[in-house]
Amino acid sequence: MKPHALLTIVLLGATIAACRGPEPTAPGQATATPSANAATTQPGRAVEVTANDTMKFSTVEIHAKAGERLSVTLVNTGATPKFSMGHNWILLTPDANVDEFLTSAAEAPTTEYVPPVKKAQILAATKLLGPGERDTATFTVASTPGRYPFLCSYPGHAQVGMRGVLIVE
Ligand SMILES: [Cu+2]
Repeated sequence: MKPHALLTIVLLGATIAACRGPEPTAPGQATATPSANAATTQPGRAVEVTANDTMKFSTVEIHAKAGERLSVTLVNTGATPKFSMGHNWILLTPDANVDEFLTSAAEAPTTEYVPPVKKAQILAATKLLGPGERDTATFTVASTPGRYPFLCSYPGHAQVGMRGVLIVE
């Protein structure tokens, strides 16, 4: 092949490439479509509660408006391992029998002390947390004003004071 013939082939190739132009972009791919269930995953007003090895919540009274959306974050600032000092934050219905709930909770170690038989009484809950862990429970406050008990269901903790009340106004 003569040198000029090779040049012609190269130029021809370049011309074809140039004529193709940029790849077309599919419509709708540049913008993300908002999730259909965005309304139900919306965060609420942030409330932070800390707990440590003294088995106390930093906040024992939370005030909220009826129907308000809340994001309660529990932070375990303690140092004791989870198997002997785990903490959670569980909100119950106003008519729940707290003592009965705690008895059932103590019998439910395989579900991290969240008793399946009392599920209907649980309005919101964080996970059971070890030291340095945090978890947020996001929920819509009931539309009925009243006093809603919350507690830590780890055996013995609520009994020594790890409990409080959400006051819905
Ligand atoms: Cu606890």
